[in-house]
Amino acid sequence: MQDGCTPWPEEFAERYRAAGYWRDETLGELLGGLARSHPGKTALVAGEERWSYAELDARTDRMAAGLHRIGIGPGDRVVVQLPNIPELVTLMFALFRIGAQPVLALPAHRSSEITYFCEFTDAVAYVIPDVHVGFDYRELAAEVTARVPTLKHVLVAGDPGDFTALPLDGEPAGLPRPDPAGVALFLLSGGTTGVPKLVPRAHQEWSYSGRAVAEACDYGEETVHLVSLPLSHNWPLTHGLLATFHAAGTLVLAPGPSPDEAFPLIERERVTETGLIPGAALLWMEAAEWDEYDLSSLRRVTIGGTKLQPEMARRVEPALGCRLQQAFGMAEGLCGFHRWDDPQDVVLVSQGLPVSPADEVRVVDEDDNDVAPGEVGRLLARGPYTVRGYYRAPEHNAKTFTADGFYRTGDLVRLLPTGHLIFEGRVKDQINRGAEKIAAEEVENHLLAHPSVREVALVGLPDDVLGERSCACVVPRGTPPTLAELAAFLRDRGVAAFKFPDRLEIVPRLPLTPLGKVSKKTLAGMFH
Ligand code: J2J
Repeated sequence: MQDGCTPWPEEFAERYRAAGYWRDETLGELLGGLARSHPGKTALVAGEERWSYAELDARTDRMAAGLHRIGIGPGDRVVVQLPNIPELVTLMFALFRIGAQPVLALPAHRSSEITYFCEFTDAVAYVIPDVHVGFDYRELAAEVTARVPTLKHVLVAGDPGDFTALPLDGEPAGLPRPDPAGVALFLLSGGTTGVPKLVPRAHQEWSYSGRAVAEACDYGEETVHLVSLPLSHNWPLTHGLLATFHAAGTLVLAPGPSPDEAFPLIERERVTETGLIPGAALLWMEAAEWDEYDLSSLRRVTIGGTKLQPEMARRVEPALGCRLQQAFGMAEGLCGFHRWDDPQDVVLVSQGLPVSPADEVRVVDEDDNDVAPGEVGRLLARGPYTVRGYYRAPEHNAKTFTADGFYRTGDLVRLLPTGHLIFEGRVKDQINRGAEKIAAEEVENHLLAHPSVREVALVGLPDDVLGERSCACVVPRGTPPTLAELAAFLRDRGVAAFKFPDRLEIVPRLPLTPLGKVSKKTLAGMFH
């Protein structure tokens, strides 16, 4: 493990290797193996492209060599901000192959977030599309490169303008072999603090998370998985890309989750599996009533990222004509999925069962004592694919991980006797807006810079479609700001739009808890 990352203690690493969870294989080698065992099988369908495992592997090799040729090498960080296009897959595996490390940003991120990721990781390259959903990423790149001296390359999928075009090409001979125990990539944590946290995921443990999901979901070569959420999130990456590849199935990329984009692909590609957040599932269920597309290939839809209410869960199977599965998980590791033979009542009310037999979960009170079986408490997680620390964050790690290595998820859950987990809420200061996670403190810090904001608390309010939406409770300085002014202010500061408050409430003061902290519970109750 490199500097700034927390390794697993040797006794755990040995145990995970001995049990076969961790293999002596990099993610680049995983793809190489598939190209040998299933050369002609379709690996990836996206837009007009349809690549077999052999073709994806060859493209990956050439891109790896091209990246290496321009000086990107082992341990270099590359901030990747691509939508669901095939180049995202080739680029990730090309970087894995040469031991360079993608830092996966979302297309929605703007200069504030991207500059931070580049600076914090000393990134040498930044990869963008040319224009996506009406936004010119080359302008963003010009702004970021002017601020970050370590950035040597901006690579563009599409018209490069003043930058360098992807794909790069080269002769794939003599490339270095990365360490399977080393960091493969950095995922973004949902975050609870002023700045986003990065989760370092190692080749062997992250690869295992995908294999464990493939086993829990009984994926096989016949699996055709449609990803319509942004692929750079951990959930579509592990449940979509990694699990599907481990099973030598086919991954289909949709630009977005709307029925217009997804249904034609389901019909054309005979999609069998897909993951959806509850809000998108609602749209699918409505559209399926009158849409003509043939969705009969769907074997199962998986819903997660934010809580699926049991009343809605009940409607999924009849509306979409396939099985429902729920998914619960986090970029830090632990994830749970239902199994095919789980009883219906368990599938409706719980969010899944951890995927690995070696996952350790504890449900504790605020003093870290185990609660009685079946009671609600704080979820702690440890295991062969749950990280032991965030990147370059020793102080935060000391608070977020227990002395014996459990990750404090910040989630409130209770466990059924079967081990299935029911999500009951959060203790972390985070808003889950349609599965996009917002760290309240990060947005509050930006808003505090507004001249009309004296104090602010960002709280989550329940929402039928998104699960939660955000409400800024502002104690004004002078004339109170408007919601539109605050949005414009955040846009100017280069903050991603999903973090803009949905609602504004002007308050004379922020209510406090007996300990003198702002009581977000009281605020949420006031504006419910
Ligand atoms: C309620 N809250 C949920 C659910 C995640 C699989 C599935 C999801 C993610 C993910 C993931 C929830 N009901 N079904 O990485 O592998 C909330 C919890 C959790 C946080 C993590 C995966 N599923 N959540 O959503 O890193 O609060 O990962 O701690 O984006 O989402 O968010 P994230």
